[in-house]
Amino acid sequence: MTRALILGGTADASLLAAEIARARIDAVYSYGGRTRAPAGQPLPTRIGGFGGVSGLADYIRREGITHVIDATHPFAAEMSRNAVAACAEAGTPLIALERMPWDRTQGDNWIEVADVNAAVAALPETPARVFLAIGRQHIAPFAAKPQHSYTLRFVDPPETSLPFTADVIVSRGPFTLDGELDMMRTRGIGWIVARNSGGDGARAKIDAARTLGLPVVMISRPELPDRPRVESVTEVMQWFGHSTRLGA
Ligand code: 3Y8
Ligand code: NAP
Repeated sequence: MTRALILGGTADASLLAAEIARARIDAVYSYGGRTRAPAGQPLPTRIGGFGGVSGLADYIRREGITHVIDATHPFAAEMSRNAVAACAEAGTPLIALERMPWDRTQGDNWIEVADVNAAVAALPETPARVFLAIGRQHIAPFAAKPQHSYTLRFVDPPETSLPFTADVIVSRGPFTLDGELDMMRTRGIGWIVARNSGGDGARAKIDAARTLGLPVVMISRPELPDRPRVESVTEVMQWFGHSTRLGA
C-alpha cells in the first residue's frame, strides 16, 4: 500500500501535493517550519525538523512511508542530503522533484559566485544601492560592506535586529515583472544579489534586472548527492505508478 512523504516548501511541492490528493494517494506533506504561516496543503501536514538522518529514517519506518519525494528548494541542501542517507538506511525509494537552474541569456549581466561570502566580495567598494533577494538566513556576511544601502526581502517581518541597517520588504512571492521593475526603479537599485533557485516564483527579479541593465551577483546551487531526479509532477506520478507496481 503506497504511503508517500513529500519534503515540501516550494511552489512545485504544492503542485505535487494537489496532484497526489486528486489521485487519492495516501501522503504526508512536510514543512521545515521556516515561516510563520506556510501555505495550506490538501494533505495531512507536519511542520519542523525530523532530527537529522536517524530522525528521518525512524519517521519513515514508524509512519510506514513507502515513497519519499524531495521537493525542497535547490538550496535546502542539508534536507536533501539527509533524505538520500535516510532513504538508503530505510531502503525506501526516493525521487527529487527539482527545477532547472536559470540560464544566463542575451542581455543578462551576471557575476556568478559559489556562495554568500563570494557574493559579498563581488560587490563594489564604492557605496551602492543593493537588493539582497536571498531571504533572511544568510545575510550576516554582508555586514562586511556596510557602505552599501541594502534592501532585503523576507517572508515574515524580522524578529531580531538586523546585522546592518537595511530596508526590509515583507513578501512571500511569487513575484511579477512589473512589481520587480517598480520596486527597483522606486528604490534606485543598482545591484541585485540572488540565488539560482530556478523556477518561476522568483525569476521576475532576474528579468527585471536584465530590462534595467543591472548587474546580478548570482549564487550557484550547492552540490547535492546523486539521486533520481525529475522536473515535473507528471514524472513523479509516473514514478509512483512504476515503483508501486514493482514495490507491490
Ligand atoms: C517555508 C512556504 C508558493 C511557494 C513560494 C519557489 C518560489 C516564492 C523564491 C526573492 C527570493 C528565498 C526564500 C524564496 C522563493 C517561492 C516559494 C520561494 C526566495 C516559502 C515557504 C517557506 C519558505 C522558506 C524561505 C527561506 C528563504 C527562502 C524567501 C510558505 C514562502 C529568498 C529563497 O524567513 C525565513 O527563514 C525564510 C527562509 C528558506 C531563504 C532564506 O534563507 O531566508 N524560502 N519560502 C518552507 C518550510 O518551512 O519548509 O511559507 O508557504 C516558499 C517559497 N519560497 O507557495 O508559491 O517555489 O521557490 N523563498 C531564494 O530563492 O533565495 C525569495 O525574494 O526574490
Ligand atoms: P536546509 O538548510 O536544507 O535544512 C535544515 C534542516 O531543516 C533539515 O536538516 C531539517 O531538519 C529541516 N528541514 C528542512 N526542510 C524541511 C522539510 N521540508 N520538512 C521537515 N524538515 C525540514 O533547509 P532550508 O534551506 O532552511 O529550507 C527549509 C525549507 O524552506 C524547506 O522546506 C525548503 O524547501 C524551503 N525553502 C527553502 C529555500 C532556500 O532558499 N533554502 C527557498 C524556498 C523554500 P532535521 O535535520 O531536524 O530533520
